[in-house]
Amino acid sequence: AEVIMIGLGYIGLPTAALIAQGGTRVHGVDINQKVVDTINRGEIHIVEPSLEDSVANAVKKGFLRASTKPAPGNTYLIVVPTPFKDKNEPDISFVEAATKAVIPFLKEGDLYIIESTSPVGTTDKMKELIFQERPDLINKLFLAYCPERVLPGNVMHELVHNDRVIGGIDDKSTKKAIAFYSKYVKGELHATNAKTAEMCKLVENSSRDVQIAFANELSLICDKADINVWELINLANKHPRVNILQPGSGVGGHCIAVDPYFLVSDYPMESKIISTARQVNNYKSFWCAEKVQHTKLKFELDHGRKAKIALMGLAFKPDIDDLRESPAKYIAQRVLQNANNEEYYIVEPNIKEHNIFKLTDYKSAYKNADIIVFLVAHKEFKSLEKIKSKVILDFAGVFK
Ligand code: SAJ
Repeated sequence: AEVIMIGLGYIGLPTAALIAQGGTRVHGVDINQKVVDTINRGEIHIVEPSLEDSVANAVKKGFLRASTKPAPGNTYLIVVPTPFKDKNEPDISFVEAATKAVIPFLKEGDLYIIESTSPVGTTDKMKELIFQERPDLINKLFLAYCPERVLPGNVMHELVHNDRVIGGIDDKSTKKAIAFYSKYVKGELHATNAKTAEMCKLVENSSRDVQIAFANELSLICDKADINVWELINLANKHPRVNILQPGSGVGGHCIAVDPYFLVSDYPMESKIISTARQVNNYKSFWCAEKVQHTKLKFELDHGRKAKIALMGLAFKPDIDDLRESPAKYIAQRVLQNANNEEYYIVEPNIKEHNIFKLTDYKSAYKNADIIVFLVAHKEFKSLEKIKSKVILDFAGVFK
Protein backbone atom coordinates (compact mmCIF):
# COMPACT_ATOMS: atom_id res chain seq x y z
CA ALA A 1 0.00 0.00 0.00
CA GLU A 2 0.94 3.64 -0.39
CA VAL A 3 -0.21 4.79 3.08
CA ILE A 4 0.14 2.83 6.34
CA MET A 5 -2.28 4.09 9.00
CA ILE A 6 -1.43 2.98 12.54
CA GLY A 7 -4.55 3.24 14.73
CA LEU A 8 -8.11 2.90 13.41
CA GLY A 9 -10.07 4.81 16.05
CA TYR A 10 -12.09 8.02 16.05
CA ILE A 11 -9.52 9.85 13.92
CA GLY A 12 -7.46 7.13 12.22
CA LEU A 13 -10.39 5.36 10.59
CA PRO A 14 -12.08 8.45 9.10
CA THR A 15 -8.69 9.67 7.84
CA ALA A 16 -7.89 6.26 6.32
CA ALA A 17 -11.30 6.17 4.62
CA LEU A 18 -10.88 9.67 3.24
CA ILE A 19 -7.43 8.96 1.78
CA ALA A 20 -8.60 5.62 0.35
CA GLN A 21 -11.65 7.21 -1.23
CA GLY A 22 -9.35 9.50 -3.15
CA GLY A 23 -7.89 6.42 -4.84
CA THR A 24 -4.79 5.87 -2.67
CA ARG A 25 -4.20 2.37 -1.30
CA VAL A 26 -4.32 2.42 2.51
CA HIS A 27 -3.23 -0.35 4.83
CA GLY A 28 -4.85 0.28 8.23
CA VAL A 29 -3.42 -1.24 11.39
CA ASP A 30 -5.13 -1.79 14.72
CA ILE A 31 -4.14 -4.05 17.62
CA ASN A 32 -7.79 -5.05 18.08
CA GLN A 33 -8.65 -8.05 15.86
CA LYS A 34 -12.38 -7.36 16.16
CA VAL A 35 -11.92 -3.81 14.85
CA VAL A 36 -9.84 -5.15 11.96
CA ASP A 37 -12.49 -7.75 11.04
CA THR A 38 -15.31 -5.21 11.25
CA ILE A 39 -13.53 -2.82 8.90
CA ASN A 40 -12.63 -5.55 6.42
CA ARG A 41 -16.36 -6.37 6.20
CA GLY A 42 -16.89 -2.71 5.25
CA GLU A 43 -18.48 -1.92 8.60
CA ILE A 44 -17.46 0.41 11.44
CA HIS A 45 -17.08 0.15 15.22
CA ILE A 46 -17.73 3.81 16.14
CA VAL A 47 -20.63 6.24 15.71
CA GLU A 48 -19.85 9.01 13.21
CA PRO A 49 -22.17 10.40 10.50
CA SER A 50 -21.39 9.24 6.91
CA LEU A 51 -18.26 7.30 7.99
CA GLU A 52 -19.88 3.91 7.36
CA ASP A 53 -20.59 4.69 3.67
CA SER A 54 -17.09 5.98 3.18
CA VAL A 55 -15.46 2.88 4.73
CA ALA A 56 -17.79 0.47 2.91
CA ASN A 57 -16.98 2.16 -0.37
CA ALA A 58 -13.21 2.20 0.14
CA VAL A 59 -13.14 -1.46 1.24
CA LYS A 60 -15.33 -2.56 -1.67
CA LYS A 61 -13.07 -0.86 -4.20
CA GLY A 62 -10.05 -2.49 -2.57
CA PHE A 63 -8.38 0.75 -1.51
CA LEU A 64 -8.71 0.16 2.23
CA ARG A 65 -7.62 -2.98 4.05
CA ALA A 66 -7.15 -3.49 7.78
CA SER A 67 -4.73 -5.77 9.60
CA THR A 68 -3.16 -6.21 13.02
CA LYS A 69 0.30 -5.91 11.44
CA PRO A 70 1.97 -3.08 9.50
CA ALA A 71 3.16 -3.54 5.93
CA PRO A 72 5.60 -1.74 3.64
CA GLY A 73 4.43 1.66 2.34
CA ASN A 74 5.68 5.15 1.52
CA THR A 75 3.84 7.23 4.12
CA TYR A 76 3.34 6.14 7.73
CA LEU A 77 0.72 7.89 9.88
CA ILE A 78 0.69 7.41 13.66
CA VAL A 79 -2.85 8.01 14.95
CA VAL A 80 -3.01 6.21 18.29
CA PRO A 81 -4.23 7.39 21.72
CA THR A 82 -2.00 9.25 24.17
CA PRO A 83 -3.69 8.63 27.54
CA PHE A 84 -2.44 9.31 31.05
CA LYS A 85 -0.36 7.46 33.50
CA ASP A 86 -1.43 8.20 37.06
CA LYS A 87 -0.75 11.70 38.40
CA ASN A 88 -1.90 13.22 35.10
CA GLU A 89 1.35 12.45 33.28
CA PRO A 90 0.97 11.85 29.54
CA ASP A 91 1.67 8.31 28.39
CA ILE A 92 3.31 8.17 24.94
CA SER A 93 3.88 4.41 25.02
CA PHE A 94 1.33 3.80 22.22
CA VAL A 95 3.12 6.28 19.95
CA GLU A 96 6.39 4.57 20.84
CA ALA A 97 5.02 1.09 20.18
CA ALA A 98 3.50 2.19 16.86
CA THR A 99 6.81 3.76 15.84
CA LYS A 100 8.77 0.64 16.78
CA ALA A 101 6.33 -1.44 14.74
CA VAL A 102 6.98 0.55 11.56
CA ILE A 103 10.76 1.03 11.95
CA PRO A 104 11.63 -2.27 10.20
CA PHE A 105 9.62 -1.17 7.13
CA LEU A 106 11.13 2.31 6.72
CA LYS A 107 13.29 3.01 3.68
CA GLU A 108 14.92 6.03 2.08
CA GLY A 109 12.44 8.76 1.05
CA ASP A 110 9.59 7.61 3.32
CA LEU A 111 7.36 10.07 5.16
CA TYR A 112 6.49 9.46 8.85
CA ILE A 113 3.81 11.64 10.47
CA ILE A 114 2.45 11.72 14.02
CA GLU A 115 -1.14 12.98 14.38
CA SER A 116 -1.74 11.80 17.96
CA THR A 117 -2.00 14.60 20.53
CA SER A 118 1.43 14.52 22.14
CA PRO A 119 3.56 16.31 24.69
CA VAL A 120 5.96 18.86 23.23
CA GLY A 121 9.15 17.13 22.03
CA THR A 122 7.54 13.79 21.12
CA THR A 123 8.39 14.01 17.40
CA ASP A 124 12.04 14.66 18.31
CA LYS A 125 12.01 11.68 20.68
CA MET A 126 10.62 9.43 17.95
CA LYS A 127 13.25 10.75 15.55
CA GLU A 128 15.94 9.63 17.98
CA LEU A 129 14.28 6.26 18.44
CA ILE A 130 14.09 5.70 14.69
CA PHE A 131 17.70 6.70 13.97
CA GLN A 132 19.03 4.73 16.90
CA GLU A 133 17.69 1.57 15.32
CA ARG A 134 18.22 2.69 11.73
CA PRO A 135 21.37 4.85 11.54
CA ASP A 136 21.41 3.93 7.84
CA LEU A 137 18.41 6.26 7.35
CA ILE A 138 19.80 9.42 8.98
CA ASN A 139 18.94 12.40 6.72
CA LYS A 140 17.05 10.08 4.38
CA LEU A 141 13.57 10.23 5.98
CA PHE A 142 10.91 12.92 6.24
CA LEU A 143 9.44 13.24 9.77
CA ALA A 144 6.60 15.57 10.77
CA TYR A 145 3.87 16.31 13.30
CA CYS A 146 0.35 17.29 12.15
CA PRO A 147 -2.44 17.35 14.76
CA GLU A 148 -6.07 16.70 13.88
CA ARG A 149 -8.72 19.24 14.86
CA VAL A 150 -12.00 17.57 13.99
CA LEU A 151 -15.12 17.80 16.11
CA PRO A 152 -16.76 14.44 16.86
CA GLY A 153 -20.06 14.34 14.98
CA ASN A 154 -18.74 16.41 12.07
CA VAL A 155 -15.50 14.55 11.35
CA MET A 156 -15.95 13.75 7.64
CA HIS A 157 -16.58 17.40 6.81
CA GLU A 158 -13.93 18.91 9.10
CA LEU A 159 -11.19 16.49 7.97
CA VAL A 160 -11.42 18.04 4.53
CA HIS A 161 -12.26 21.65 5.34
CA ASN A 162 -10.35 22.55 8.52
CA ASP A 163 -7.00 24.33 8.26
CA ARG A 164 -4.05 22.18 9.39
CA VAL A 165 -0.82 23.04 11.17
CA ILE A 166 2.12 21.00 9.88
CA GLY A 167 5.56 20.95 11.48
CA GLY A 168 8.49 18.89 10.25
CA ILE A 169 11.81 18.18 11.97
CA ASP A 170 13.37 20.22 9.13
CA ASP A 171 12.11 22.27 6.17
CA LYS A 172 12.19 19.45 3.69
CA SER A 173 10.06 17.28 6.00
CA THR A 174 7.52 20.09 6.42
CA LYS A 175 7.29 20.51 2.64
CA LYS A 176 6.90 16.79 2.05
CA ALA A 177 4.13 16.51 4.68
CA ILE A 178 2.31 19.53 3.23
CA ALA A 179 2.42 17.91 -0.21
CA PHE A 180 0.87 14.78 1.29
CA TYR A 181 -2.04 16.55 3.05
CA SER A 182 -2.72 18.84 0.09
CA LYS A 183 -4.01 15.80 -1.81
CA TYR A 184 -7.10 15.54 0.38
CA VAL A 185 -7.40 18.66 2.59
CA LYS A 186 -9.15 21.75 1.20
CA GLY A 187 -8.43 23.93 4.24
CA GLU A 188 -5.22 25.94 4.36
CA LEU A 189 -2.01 24.08 5.34
CA HIS A 190 0.20 26.14 7.65
CA ALA A 191 3.90 25.34 7.83
CA THR A 192 5.87 25.44 11.09
CA ASN A 193 8.31 23.25 13.04
CA ALA A 194 7.40 20.04 14.91
CA LYS A 195 7.58 21.53 18.41
CA THR A 196 5.30 24.45 17.58
CA ALA A 197 2.77 22.14 15.92
CA GLU A 198 2.76 19.88 19.01
CA MET A 199 2.27 22.86 21.32
CA CYS A 200 -0.40 24.34 19.04
CA LYS A 201 -2.72 21.36 19.49
CA LEU A 202 -2.38 21.50 23.29
CA VAL A 203 -2.95 25.23 23.32
CA GLU A 204 -6.12 25.05 21.19
CA ASN A 205 -7.84 22.71 23.61
CA SER A 206 -6.42 24.46 26.69
CA SER A 207 -7.75 27.75 25.39
CA ARG A 208 -11.25 26.32 25.17
CA ASP A 209 -10.93 24.78 28.63
CA VAL A 210 -9.86 28.12 30.14
CA GLN A 211 -12.73 29.93 28.45
CA ILE A 212 -15.29 27.39 29.66
CA ALA A 213 -13.79 27.63 33.17
CA PHE A 214 -14.50 31.36 33.12
CA ALA A 215 -18.15 30.68 32.25
CA ASN A 216 -18.36 28.00 34.96
CA GLU A 217 -16.86 30.36 37.51
CA LEU A 218 -19.49 32.96 36.59
CA SER A 219 -22.21 30.35 37.12
CA LEU A 220 -21.01 29.81 40.72
CA ILE A 221 -20.83 33.54 41.38
CA CYS A 222 -24.29 34.07 39.89
CA ASP A 223 -25.76 31.26 41.95
CA LYS A 224 -24.66 33.07 45.12
CA ALA A 225 -25.74 36.46 43.79
CA ASP A 226 -29.10 35.08 42.64
CA ILE A 227 -28.58 36.25 39.06
CA ASN A 228 -29.51 34.23 35.97
CA VAL A 229 -26.09 33.40 34.48
CA TRP A 230 -27.48 32.66 31.01
CA GLU A 231 -29.11 36.06 30.79
CA LEU A 232 -25.96 37.68 32.18
CA ILE A 233 -23.66 36.06 29.60
CA ASN A 234 -26.04 36.84 26.79
CA LEU A 235 -26.01 40.50 27.81
CA ALA A 236 -22.24 40.69 28.34
CA ASN A 237 -21.75 39.18 24.88
CA LYS A 238 -23.58 42.16 23.37
CA HIS A 239 -20.28 44.00 23.91
CA PRO A 240 -18.37 43.97 20.60
CA ARG A 241 -15.19 42.54 22.15
CA VAL A 242 -16.65 40.09 24.70
CA ASN A 243 -17.46 36.48 23.83
CA ILE A 244 -18.09 34.31 26.89
CA LEU A 245 -18.79 30.59 26.40
CA GLN A 246 -21.54 28.61 28.12
CA PRO A 247 -21.34 27.15 31.63
CA GLY A 248 -22.39 23.54 32.10
CA SER A 249 -22.11 20.57 34.41
CA GLY A 250 -18.33 20.45 33.83
CA VAL A 251 -16.01 19.72 30.93
CA GLY A 252 -15.72 16.24 29.49
CA GLY A 253 -14.63 14.24 26.49
CA HIS A 254 -11.22 12.81 25.79
CA CYS A 255 -9.63 16.02 24.48
CA ILE A 256 -10.45 19.25 26.28
CA ALA A 257 -10.59 17.67 29.73
CA VAL A 258 -7.28 15.90 29.06
CA ASP A 259 -4.91 17.87 26.81
CA PRO A 260 -4.30 20.79 29.22
CA TYR A 261 -2.63 18.33 31.62
CA PHE A 262 0.02 17.70 28.95
CA LEU A 263 1.09 21.32 29.35
CA VAL A 264 0.64 21.41 33.11
CA SER A 265 2.74 18.32 33.68
CA ASP A 266 5.67 19.63 31.59
CA TYR A 267 5.44 23.31 32.63
CA PRO A 268 3.92 23.22 36.14
CA MET A 269 5.32 26.55 37.33
CA GLU A 270 4.28 28.47 34.23
CA SER A 271 0.80 27.06 33.59
CA LYS A 272 -1.13 28.62 36.48
CA ILE A 273 -4.26 29.66 34.58
CA ILE A 274 -4.38 26.42 32.63
CA SER A 275 -4.17 24.24 35.74
CA THR A 276 -6.63 26.42 37.68
CA ALA A 277 -9.10 26.16 34.78
CA ARG A 278 -8.92 22.37 35.01
CA GLN A 279 -9.65 22.59 38.74
CA VAL A 280 -12.55 25.00 38.22
CA ASN A 281 -14.13 22.78 35.57
CA ASN A 282 -13.72 19.65 37.67
CA TYR A 283 -15.04 21.46 40.73
CA LYS A 284 -18.13 22.51 38.79
CA SER A 285 -19.18 18.85 38.46
CA PHE A 286 -18.62 18.23 42.17
CA TRP A 287 -20.61 21.40 42.97
CA CYS A 288 -23.53 20.19 40.81
CA ALA A 289 -23.65 16.89 42.71
CA GLU A 290 -23.63 18.76 46.04
CA LYS A 291 -26.41 21.03 44.79
CA VAL A 292 -28.59 18.01 44.04
CA GLN A 293 -27.93 16.72 47.56
CA HIS A 294 -28.96 20.03 49.19
CA THR A 295 -32.01 20.40 46.98
CA LYS A 296 -33.26 16.95 47.82
CA LEU A 297 -32.86 17.48 51.59
CA LYS A 298 -34.68 20.79 51.35
CA PHE A 299 -37.47 19.09 49.41
CA GLU A 300 -37.84 16.51 52.21
CA LEU A 301 -38.07 19.22 54.85
CA ASP A 302 -40.59 21.21 52.82
CA HIS A 303 -42.81 18.28 51.80
CA GLY A 304 -42.32 15.74 54.56
CA ARG A 305 -41.55 12.97 52.05
CA LYS A 306 -38.70 11.67 49.88
CA ALA A 307 -38.25 13.30 46.48
CA LYS A 308 -38.44 11.67 43.06
CA ILE A 309 -35.42 12.86 41.12
CA ALA A 310 -34.78 12.84 37.35
CA LEU A 311 -31.15 13.02 36.18
CA MET A 312 -31.40 14.20 32.59
CA GLY A 313 -28.47 13.30 30.32
CA LEU A 314 -25.29 11.26 30.73
CA ALA A 315 -23.25 12.11 27.60
CA PHE A 316 -20.25 14.46 27.70
CA LYS A 317 -21.98 17.00 25.47
CA PRO A 318 -25.34 17.54 23.76
CA ASP A 319 -26.73 15.18 21.12
CA ILE A 320 -24.06 12.48 21.17
CA ASP A 321 -23.90 9.00 22.69
CA ASP A 322 -20.34 9.28 24.05
CA LEU A 323 -20.02 8.92 27.84
CA ARG A 324 -16.20 8.98 28.04
CA GLU A 325 -14.91 11.42 30.69
CA SER A 326 -18.47 12.68 30.99
CA PRO A 327 -19.19 15.12 33.84
CA ALA A 328 -22.91 14.21 33.66
CA LYS A 329 -22.07 10.56 34.25
CA TYR A 330 -19.77 11.50 37.12
CA ILE A 331 -22.52 13.60 38.73
CA ALA A 332 -25.11 10.84 38.28
CA GLN A 333 -22.78 8.33 39.94
CA ARG A 334 -22.07 10.67 42.84
CA VAL A 335 -25.74 11.45 43.36
CA LEU A 336 -26.62 7.75 43.34
CA GLN A 337 -23.87 7.01 45.87
CA ASN A 338 -25.61 9.46 48.19
CA ALA A 339 -29.05 7.97 47.52
CA ASN A 340 -31.17 7.40 50.59
CA ASN A 341 -34.42 5.80 49.48
CA GLU A 342 -35.35 8.50 47.01
CA GLU A 343 -36.67 7.39 43.66
CA TYR A 344 -34.34 8.11 40.71
CA TYR A 345 -34.94 8.25 36.97
CA ILE A 346 -31.81 8.20 34.83
CA VAL A 347 -32.24 9.54 31.32
CA GLU A 348 -30.02 9.41 28.22
CA PRO A 349 -32.04 9.62 25.00
CA ASN A 350 -28.99 8.85 22.82
CA ILE A 351 -28.40 5.37 24.20
CA LYS A 352 -30.76 2.41 24.51
CA GLU A 353 -29.15 0.44 27.31
CA HIS A 354 -26.39 0.90 29.85
CA ASN A 355 -24.60 -1.68 31.98
CA ILE A 356 -24.61 0.42 35.19
CA PHE A 357 -27.64 2.71 34.82
CA LYS A 358 -31.24 1.61 34.37
CA LEU A 359 -32.52 4.14 31.84
CA THR A 360 -35.97 5.78 31.70
CA ASP A 361 -37.40 7.71 28.75
CA TYR A 362 -37.14 11.45 29.12
CA LYS A 363 -40.84 12.27 28.91
CA SER A 364 -42.01 10.00 31.70
CA ALA A 365 -39.02 10.92 33.88
CA TYR A 366 -39.88 14.58 33.44
CA LYS A 367 -43.55 13.95 34.16
CA ASN A 368 -43.02 11.83 37.28
CA ALA A 369 -40.12 13.49 39.08
CA ASP A 370 -40.32 16.29 41.66
CA ILE A 371 -36.76 17.47 41.06
CA ILE A 372 -35.46 17.74 37.48
CA VAL A 373 -31.70 17.94 37.07
CA PHE A 374 -30.57 18.92 33.57
CA LEU A 375 -27.00 17.67 33.16
CA VAL A 376 -26.76 17.92 29.34
CA ALA A 377 -28.70 20.20 26.97
CA HIS A 378 -29.92 17.45 24.60
CA LYS A 379 -32.37 18.66 21.97
CA GLU A 380 -35.12 16.37 23.33
CA PHE A 381 -35.01 18.19 26.67
CA LYS A 382 -35.35 21.58 25.03
CA SER A 383 -38.72 20.50 23.65
CA LEU A 384 -40.12 19.93 27.16
CA GLU A 385 -42.52 22.47 28.54
CA LYS A 386 -41.64 24.29 31.75
CA ILE A 387 -43.79 23.12 34.68
CA LYS A 388 -44.09 25.52 37.62
CA SER A 389 -44.60 22.90 40.34
CA LYS A 390 -41.27 21.17 39.66
CA VAL A 391 -37.95 22.02 41.22
CA ILE A 392 -35.55 22.49 38.30
CA LEU A 393 -31.75 22.42 38.54
CA ASP A 394 -30.75 23.56 35.09
CA PHE A 395 -26.97 23.07 35.04
CA ALA A 396 -26.92 22.74 31.24
CA GLY A 397 -29.02 25.76 30.25
CA VAL A 398 -31.87 23.75 28.75
CA PHE A 399 -34.47 26.39 29.70
CA LYS A 400 -31.97 29.30 29.64
N1 SAJ B 1 -18.55 22.85 26.85
C1 SAJ B 1 -19.07 23.74 27.79
N2 SAJ B 1 -19.36 25.02 27.39
C2 SAJ B 1 -19.17 25.44 26.12
C3 SAJ B 1 -18.62 24.54 25.18
C4 SAJ B 1 -18.32 23.24 25.57
O1 SAJ B 1 -19.27 23.39 28.95
O2 SAJ B 1 -19.47 26.59 25.84
C5 SAJ B 1 -18.20 21.47 27.27
C6 SAJ B 1 -18.98 20.38 26.55
O3 SAJ B 1 -20.22 20.15 27.14
C7 SAJ B 1 -18.02 19.20 26.71
C8 SAJ B 1 -16.65 19.84 26.65
O4 SAJ B 1 -16.86 21.23 26.92
O5 SAJ B 1 -18.21 18.57 27.96
C9 SAJ B 1 -15.91 19.69 25.33
O6 SAJ B 1 -16.79 19.82 24.22
P1 SAJ B 1 -16.42 20.60 22.88
O7 SAJ B 1 -17.59 20.52 21.96
O8 SAJ B 1 -15.93 21.95 23.19
O9 SAJ B 1 -15.15 19.85 22.27
P2 SAJ B 1 -14.77 18.30 21.91
O10 SAJ B 1 -14.07 17.73 23.09
O11 SAJ B 1 -15.90 17.53 21.35
O12 SAJ B 1 -13.71 18.55 20.69
C10 SAJ B 1 -12.57 19.38 20.92
C11 SAJ B 1 -12.46 20.43 19.78
N3 SAJ B 1 -11.47 21.44 20.15
C12 SAJ B 1 -11.75 22.78 20.18
O13 SAJ B 1 -12.86 23.21 19.94
C13 SAJ B 1 -10.61 23.70 20.51
C14 SAJ B 1 -12.08 19.76 18.48
O14 SAJ B 1 -11.88 20.71 17.45
C15 SAJ B 1 -10.80 18.92 18.67
O15 SAJ B 1 -10.44 18.25 17.48
C16 SAJ B 1 -11.09 17.88 19.74
O16 SAJ B 1 -11.40 18.56 20.98
C17 SAJ B 1 -9.85 16.99 19.88
O17 SAJ B 1 -9.86 15.86 19.36
O18 SAJ B 1 -8.84 17.46 20.45
